[in-house]
Amino acid sequence: MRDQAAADARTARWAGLAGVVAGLAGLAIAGLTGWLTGPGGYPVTAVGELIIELLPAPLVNFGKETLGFADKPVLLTMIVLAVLLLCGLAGRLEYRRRFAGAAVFAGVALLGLLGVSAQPGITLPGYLPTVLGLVFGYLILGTLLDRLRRWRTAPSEDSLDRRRFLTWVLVTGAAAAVATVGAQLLTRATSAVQTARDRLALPAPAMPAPPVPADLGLPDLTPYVTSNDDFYRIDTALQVPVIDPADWSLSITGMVDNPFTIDYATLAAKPLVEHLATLTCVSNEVGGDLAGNALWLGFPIRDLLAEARPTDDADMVLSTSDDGWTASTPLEVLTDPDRQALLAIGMNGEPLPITHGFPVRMVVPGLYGYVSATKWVTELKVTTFAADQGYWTPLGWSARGPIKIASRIDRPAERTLDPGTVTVAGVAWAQHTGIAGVEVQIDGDAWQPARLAETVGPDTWRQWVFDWAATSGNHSIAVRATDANGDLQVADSAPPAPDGATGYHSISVRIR
Ligand SMILES: Nc1nc2c(c(=O)[nH]1)N[C@H]1C(S)=C(S)[C@@H](COP(=O)(O)O)O[C@H]1N2
Ligand SMILES: [Mo]
Repeated sequence: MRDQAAADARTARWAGLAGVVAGLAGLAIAGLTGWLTGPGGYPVTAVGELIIELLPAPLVNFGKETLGFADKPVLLTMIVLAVLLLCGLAGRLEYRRRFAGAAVFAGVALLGLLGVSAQPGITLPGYLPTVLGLVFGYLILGTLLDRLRRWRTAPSEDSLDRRRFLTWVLVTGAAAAVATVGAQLLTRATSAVQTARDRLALPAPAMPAPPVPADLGLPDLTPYVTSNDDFYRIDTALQVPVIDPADWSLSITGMVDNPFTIDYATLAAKPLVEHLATLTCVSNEVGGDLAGNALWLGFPIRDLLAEARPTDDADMVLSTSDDGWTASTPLEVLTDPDRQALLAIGMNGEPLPITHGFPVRMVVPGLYGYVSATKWVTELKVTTFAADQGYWTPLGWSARGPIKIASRIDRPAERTLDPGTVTVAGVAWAQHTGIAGVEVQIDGDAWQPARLAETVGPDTWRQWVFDWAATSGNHSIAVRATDANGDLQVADSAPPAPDGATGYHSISVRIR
């Protein structure tokens, strides 16, 4: 009897070890996924930051003073130890009853997700590290415990099954340890650049932007200026390039008389321009939200090109990103003295966020992002449309991508409303030409003019608003815009490929 109790206790310890190893593996998977999906998603760091945020300031300061620079590593180590302790418990519980450990694993992951959700600017992929860590950690726990069961319930304890279990524990533990260290090293490079970014002070613009006009400020209406956290994001790279400004340079090559290379300090020391401009993705569907308006700080690309002196037969600039992505931009657009095509280093008063092209990207008013807005840009090759193609062109998208007139209804957001005045509002854009008018149509009746908010110029979208006297029943609301040339938005529906969607955005509402 006593022997049995002792054997059970030993088994429980082995199950605990299996739990710890599975926890290590889960953390390693979360670490590697976190490195891939970008900053903010690693649950251990996220929970650490949440704890610091929630702790009373005196306690945080005490930690800083007593532990010096080690406060963060100490906190993170404590979190990891707590997680592994709980995983050990989960292993013991799971051995006794299937899914009993799963509850503990899920609880730990839930805390991780809570931390991640508190990270600034977190997007859906940011939750992936925790979820994958949980799922694979639990699967690994199941495998280890299967091995353990076979060993501990075998007639003779000293069997092949014992060696199998121990091998699994050892191999999994070692792989998890190696992966954790690897993920740590990879992520450290990212956080070093993050720190470099946080320490950067943007130079003051030589040419500041005019003041931003009043926002209509209606609930559910897109703000005139999009915050960096809310700005849409498109990139093909699995791993976002992480570039220290000290290591960045841009080469102007190809069909130029004076090819040269410029570094970050030289670029930032040039007289910079501030310009508010709306970026739009060609993939945006009618009514979609792949557009954003930001205050960019940068140096006019035409001034760099003037220094490089393109030859007469060139008609395109192929810009290349650090990740190999390319865009084909018409040379005449980049050299146009009336268009602020920028090599941007600032976005809404901050250095570019890493995900939006830090340290340097292109912003060209009037062209879809896929043919102009190269993030992490490192080369401008002056060439021809005949000789070169951007990333998306061979994949079936147009070589040139001027932005089409578009308009969108943002509010009402609810689909069932009370009769009376309903304030319909949205945004409309026709970058570099400008929006001159927006009209609203109720149930296919006559088009009626909406009121337009102020704008700083033709390169941004405009908010619009329309007061509708709504009566009971089902209704449809449609919107269309006219640009400053007097051209009306295209009514025929077309999908985004190959050169941008067309058609009018409409919504259906029921009035009680
Ligand atoms: N390096 C790189 N730059 C890129 C892209 C990309 O995939 N890789 N996508 C482009 C596209 S299609 C658009 S619409 C804009 C989006 O910029 P944002 O992510 O800052 O909103 O970036 C452009 N620049
Ligand atoms: Mo795009």
